[in-house]
Parts: sequence; structure tokens; C-alpha cells
Amino acid sequence: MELTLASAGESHGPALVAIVGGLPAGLELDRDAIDADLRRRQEGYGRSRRQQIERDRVEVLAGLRHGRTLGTPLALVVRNVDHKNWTWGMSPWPPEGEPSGKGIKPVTLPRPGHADLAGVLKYGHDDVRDSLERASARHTAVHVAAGAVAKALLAGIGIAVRGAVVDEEGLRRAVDEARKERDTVGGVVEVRATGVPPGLGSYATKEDRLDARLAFALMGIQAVKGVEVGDGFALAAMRGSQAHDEIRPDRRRDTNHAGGIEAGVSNGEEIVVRAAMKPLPTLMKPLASVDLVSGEAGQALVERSDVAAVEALAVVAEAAVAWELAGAAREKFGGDALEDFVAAHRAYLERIQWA
Ligand code: EPS
Repeated sequence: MELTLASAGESHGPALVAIVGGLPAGLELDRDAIDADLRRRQEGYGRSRRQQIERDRVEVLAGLRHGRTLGTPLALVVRNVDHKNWTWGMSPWPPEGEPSGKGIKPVTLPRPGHADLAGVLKYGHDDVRDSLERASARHTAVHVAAGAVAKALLAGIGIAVRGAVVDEEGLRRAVDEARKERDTVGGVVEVRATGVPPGLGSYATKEDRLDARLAFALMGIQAVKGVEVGDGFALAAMRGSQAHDEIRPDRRRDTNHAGGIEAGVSNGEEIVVRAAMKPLPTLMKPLASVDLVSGEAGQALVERSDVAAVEALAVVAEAAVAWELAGAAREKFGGDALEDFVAAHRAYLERIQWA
């Protein structure tokens, strides 16, 4: 059983949408729990005034009845409240009436570090906005909603996933300083998953490797430039005798340098992954750029933006890891009904006698 996710949505368009396939029937979803994750994603330190405009809430259009999944595609929507200020500028159809609101003037000064330049070259756009709207991290909202669904599924087999900023105090200090200097900052987040049984993922092919899948999922999040599993880069400087986690008679480990994954397979220890986020590229003191129409040197686009979105990344990375673990669990335990999935998990733990 393959878990699938397709998403669409521009930052200032009408809405963000996701279609989730491969869920078992009978999974109970709690709207408040999904909305709580959407709220956590919005609350981070250093976010822009945009977050005071948005009150992200999930809507479900299909796949759910009376709070339980039907085993059919689940359609999720998160609306962009800010769209009301962009109805002409981001109208999906040719806009009617006089231009008004935001987004009516083409953006021609690409920001270094954003999708702007590569996007217009690749797709042949005349307006950088045609690229930046989708490249924006705004659509992580609907991925967080999907991640909350994945967490509900994982909870059924005792797996919990939590993301956090690695140095929250340091980040807040850095945000305060950067805000004064009208600059931006990045940071590092860590996601931990407990209750993961040994045997999720496989060494059989690179596509099956759980570490590869988690790295792909994390690197797929906007502004992420580095990913580590367990001790990651630090392992390169260790001796083999220090780097590996000795196996006790009960098959557990006292150390977890591997971050819960060996040879692409979960080993029953806590999964630990980290993602490094670059500083956001929209700068209030812009960097050098080029005007794509005149060809003259200029300064990059300045528009409302965040000083940092690292706390948001912790929530988005949590959702991404939950999503991948849920996918790997669906592949291993299958089942059309939630009960079948849970029973297959229980039978597996009995076979390997894993407490
Ligand atoms: C973003 C720019 C900002 C962020 C946005 C991502 O939006 P705006 O340009 O409307 O101020 O707030 O993130 C969100 C809206 C969100 O909900 O995460 C960007 O360029 O990536």
C-alpha cells in the first residue's frame, strides 16, 4: 500500500490543496489536532505580519465521513486569507476590471537565493511572481496538514514524531539582532521519532532506504541546505569503534550515533534527523541583482517577509518525517482497514519478539 501526496497552491492564490492517497479506512482524524499543527507552524519567532493575516485551518472536501477516513483519496484545503488583497494580481482567470490590490506590477528584480532568476529563465515567465508564488514556503501549510494525518496513523502503532529548533535561545537572540539590522537568519532543526520498530525501510534498493527517503523529504522543504542522520557529518571524524552502537543481549543499544537507522533500515532506536536552513533570501537591505527588462544593475526585490522561519521549519520537518515514516509503515504493514494495519504491526512485533 503506497501513501501518496499531491499538492498545489500559490502563496497568494485562493488556497493550498493536497490530495492524500493510500490511507486505510477507519482512521479517526481530529480537526483540532490538525489545526493545532497549522497554528504551531505559523507561530514561530521572526515571522512576518503575514501570519497575523492568516489563521490556517484545514478543510476536508473528500475521503472523510463523520471524522473517519473512508479508504479513498483525502482532499485537504487550507485557504489563503491574504488572497483577498490579491484578487486581481493572483486571479486564476484573466482578471476583470481595473487593476487593484497587490501583485499588479510585474516583479523584474530577482532575489539572490530565491527561485526568482532560475524560475523565470526555466519557465519563460515575464514576471518573477509567476515563479516565486509557488516557490514560497507558504504551501508547507498543507504539507503540515497532511503530516498531521500521518501522525494520526502512526499514533495507531505507537509512533510519535516531534520536531524542535536545536538552539531555540540562540535563534531568538539571532532573530532580534538580525531584525535590528534588517537582515535574516537560518538555523538547525531536529526531528525525533520514538516507537519506530526495527525494519522500516530496506537496504535492497536506494529508493527503499529510510535514511535516503528522510533526506529527500527534508531537502524538499524550502530553504533547507543540509541534512544529517544521527551524528551525521561528525561520524566522519570518529573511529569505527566509537561511531557504532553496540548491541545488547536484548538487541537494544546504549548509544544512538546512527540516529536509529542502519543500512537504510530502522533499528528500533529513536530516529534522529537534522535539517539546516539557510537565511531567508528576501532582504530588507537588498543584495545586488539585475533588472530583467532593462538589463541594468539593480537591487533585488524587497517585499514583506520573515526574519526567520526556523521554528516553522521544525513543524514542517516534523510533518515531512511523519509522512515518510507513515509511508514506510504503510508499505510494511498494509491493510485496507486501520484494524488490519494495526494487527499486522502487532503480529510483526510478536514475530521478532520486540517489546
Ligand atoms: C514567504 C514570504 C512570506 C511568508 C511566507 C513565505 O509571505 P508574504 O510575502 O505574504 O509576507 O510569510 O510564508 C507564509 C505565508 C506561511 O504561511 O508560511 C516566502 O517568500 O517564502
